[in-house]
Amino acid sequence: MCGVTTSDAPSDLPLDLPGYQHVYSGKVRDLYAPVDSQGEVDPDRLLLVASNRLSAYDWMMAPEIPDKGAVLTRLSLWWFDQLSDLVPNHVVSTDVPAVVAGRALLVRRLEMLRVEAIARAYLTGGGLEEYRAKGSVSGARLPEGLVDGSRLPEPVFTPTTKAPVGEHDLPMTPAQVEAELGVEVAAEMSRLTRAILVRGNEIASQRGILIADTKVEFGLRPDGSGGLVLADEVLTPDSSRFWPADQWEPGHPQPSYDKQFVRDWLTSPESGWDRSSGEPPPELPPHVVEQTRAKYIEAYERVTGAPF
Ligand code: Q0N
Repeated sequence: MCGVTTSDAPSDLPLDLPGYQHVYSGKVRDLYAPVDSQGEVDPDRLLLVASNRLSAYDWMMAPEIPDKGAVLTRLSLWWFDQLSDLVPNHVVSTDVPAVVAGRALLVRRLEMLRVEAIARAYLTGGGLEEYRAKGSVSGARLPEGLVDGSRLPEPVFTPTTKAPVGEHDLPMTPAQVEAELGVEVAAEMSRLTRAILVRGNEIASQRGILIADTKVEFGLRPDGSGGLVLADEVLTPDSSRFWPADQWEPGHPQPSYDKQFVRDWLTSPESGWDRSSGEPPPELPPHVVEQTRAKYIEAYERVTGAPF
């Protein structure tokens, strides 16, 4: 087991949202279903709520990061718009209950595809491990001599299974994805995921941010109309590795745009925490919370060019 844990479980969940019932909580986002005055669930809609929760080294941090959910929701909305000529998305409206205003979206309820759609533009993490072992990633042969942080000749689709919360996703072979989705949908998922990452990097790299890799989720309309629909969030620091372009230096792990202050503090003598102890990490001090909040806002403002 490798569950995400804190010493104190969030006591604010599920939220009491009149007109909605809680259906699911992920690591950082929660889903609610609209219910009408007779208690009937709306079969076509969901409320997707982004929390201020942050995980690092597989632990949930305390305290939360103020405004993180709102920043990432606005960033996703901006990207959905930038990507709308490539792929339709699940967003219906930002008209949501006041207590979650700014960090929740009313979305179209889809039949979700049971594959985590990942594309990599730079080599790191699980992709790097697979390359070191086999010289290839998800069946794609790669040039020799690549190192941690190398830019790939072109983005590679590296899908994984969707593991339950607390478990890690596992790589899927192209044959496994085709068996799950069919050959046509599998090819479309690969094409769209890579196109999203290419578009993301065309935009972000002009503004000092590299997007090393990204994870997206797709669904299909329950009535069978249309093709793949982009769901969940898109091209946020939670779903993607953002790297500061001016610090990019292949050959070692790259600093993370958003989580570097948290990681640096947790592994510094100042925190008193031993990552290998199995003990939960200590509470983040106010200066680390504030620096991290500032990085999320900076990412939003750099990428979009607009003030948060
Ligand atoms: C859905 N997930 C996994 C919450 C989201 N539009 C949709 N329609 C039906 N189901 C889903 C969506 C969306 N989005 C997506 N579960 C249900 C993604 N999670 C991850 C954790 O937080």
